[in-house]
Amino acid sequence: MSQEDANLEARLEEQEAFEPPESFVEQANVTDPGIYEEFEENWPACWERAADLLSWDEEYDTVLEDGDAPFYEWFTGGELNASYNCLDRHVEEGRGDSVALEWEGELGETRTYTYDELLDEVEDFAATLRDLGVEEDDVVTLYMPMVPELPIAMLACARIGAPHSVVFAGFSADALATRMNSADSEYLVTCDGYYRRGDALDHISKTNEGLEGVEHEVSDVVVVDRLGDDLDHELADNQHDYDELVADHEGSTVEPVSRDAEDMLFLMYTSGTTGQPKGVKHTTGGYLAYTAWTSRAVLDIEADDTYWCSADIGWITGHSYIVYGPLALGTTSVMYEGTPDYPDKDRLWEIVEKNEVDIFYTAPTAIRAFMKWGSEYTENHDLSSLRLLGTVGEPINPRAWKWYYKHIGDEECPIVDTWWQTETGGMMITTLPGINTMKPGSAGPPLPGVDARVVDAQGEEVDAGKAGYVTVNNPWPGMLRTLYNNDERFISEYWQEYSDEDADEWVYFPEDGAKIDEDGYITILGRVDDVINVSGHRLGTMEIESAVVGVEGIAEAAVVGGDHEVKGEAVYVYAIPEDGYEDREDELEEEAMEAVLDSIGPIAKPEEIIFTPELPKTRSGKIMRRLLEDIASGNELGNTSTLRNPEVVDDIADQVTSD
Ligand code: 6R9
Repeated sequence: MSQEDANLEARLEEQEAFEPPESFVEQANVTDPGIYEEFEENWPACWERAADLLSWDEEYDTVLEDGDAPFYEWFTGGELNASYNCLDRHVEEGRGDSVALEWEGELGETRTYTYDELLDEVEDFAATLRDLGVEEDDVVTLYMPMVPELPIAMLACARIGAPHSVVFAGFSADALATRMNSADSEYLVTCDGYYRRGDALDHISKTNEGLEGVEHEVSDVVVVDRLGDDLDHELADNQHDYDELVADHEGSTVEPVSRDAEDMLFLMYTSGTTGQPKGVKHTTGGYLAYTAWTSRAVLDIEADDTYWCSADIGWITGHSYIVYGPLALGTTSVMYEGTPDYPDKDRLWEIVEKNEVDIFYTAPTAIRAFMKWGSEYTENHDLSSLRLLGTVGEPINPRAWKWYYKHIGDEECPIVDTWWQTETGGMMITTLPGINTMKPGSAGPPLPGVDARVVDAQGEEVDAGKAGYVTVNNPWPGMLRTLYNNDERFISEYWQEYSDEDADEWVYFPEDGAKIDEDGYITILGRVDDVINVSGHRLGTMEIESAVVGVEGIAEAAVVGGDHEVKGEAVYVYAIPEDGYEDREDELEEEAMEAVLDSIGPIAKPEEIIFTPELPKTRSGKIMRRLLEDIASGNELGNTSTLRNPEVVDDIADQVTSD
């Protein structure tokens, strides 16, 4: 490192607040600090600003209907179609030749779709789905990797009013079956396979295995051929080749179906406290308005930008900020199929340079990996097209924030650290990049119109600097409407904790811990339920535990998240072998790994499985997860005197450190 670099690092190290660069502010979409007050004074009418970004077939009568809270409704009486808003209207405005989707395949091939072309593809596939018998309100499951046919299928579903349920391609066969069963989904779009670091991965066998676990009849399965000759496979009677079907429908015109603002746009399953994943329901009007609004205000997206979110569409971030928000604004959305280190560790920067990306949105876990790889991978690329950077998915540590700011943004791009959830539909807590000072490590204030607070167990706001829990004390358009077919769980998961039902005061509880500072900036500390966050992906410890205890020879297990340098958190399993299995730990370990991969997928792969004759328990018999987390993270262990069996702690800790 040169002296100059060293000085720069030292200066950055100490700096705790950063002002948005002048050059950015001059052109930003939102620059008037008065917006916070304006939204507060005009709430909920302020949300018309979001609805105004869309084209409505029928104007709405009411912005917010709160008569049956917390089953809130937004823009009631309004009608619209999401695919029309993401495609047709841009074409009608004469922007059909602008690029909608720029797809980068892992092996270096690219596919570019203008708005005209994307609309054609979507209409052809919408006609195909209809022909197969898909009707309005039928849930179509999309179990697909990052191929262009995924956003095409989502928009085709939206066009005919069939909600989609995207299942992340990295999830297991079991996970597919659980989700199709829960949503009674009779149609599936999948893929023969995909490439990872140059290898062809078989996806269709996993799909078929999953289909065996579906309890109802599946009418049709459409299979995208991504691998060509790299994978031989046969299609069953109800399985069709995507290209062949679509070829029969080429040039179709499919009128977008007018959907009620409150009609379901999609379902997205996410992990919760219990073993069963939750089907989060998002609607057409509120969700689309909210993602368009936040894309404009926070990501500063404009129609002529090239914008890239490196998430996978299988998660909410990809839904909201690769597909719906950016396309509603008519921008160019980049989509990358593969991994950041293939063929080399500068792949992402090569894509930024080549496409002259203006705005880049990624996860802290990726940034920590780039940091570890070193800045030489960024230095030989021209990243000067970048104007704004964003992060999402987990807390970002100030060191990673500063690395991102300096090495990717060249100290000229604001960073938005955006806190939100599958359930919130879009961003909730973040700075507005044209207005607010940035404080590395702190997401920022709640967005205008969002009443997020940090409270204690009684719901009282905590003093600056004290830890508490995040709550959201008024509704917002992008919020989930319920959990699919489970209104009861919707209430108990999100509203019970802090609401006063008798007074009809409803408070949303996202189950995150946080601190707030004197300026109202919120620092998210992480989940306070049994959910862990591995590389920005939400995993339920209970789901993993139930997979592990399903292994013959394992009596009991506890799964916790331990700190991990790159992944943020990693999965640690503590397991007790049954009598007679004590000397077969290697076998049990292998089977437990296998069980986790089978029931969830490779993202949940345990970092370590630790066998122990006992788990540390409180006197009332509760497993001390906090202690297990500390052991996994290598933290100093606090007071263990409340334990029924304090001696097991040293045994376990010895095992973890000696590995
Ligand atoms: C969008 C998304 C939600 C959970 C959330 C929180 C964590 C997300 C964050 C963040 C700190 C941020 N999270 N963004 N923590 N800073 N900027 O990630 O949705 O997969 O549902 O996860 O992720 O713990 O509760 P989802």
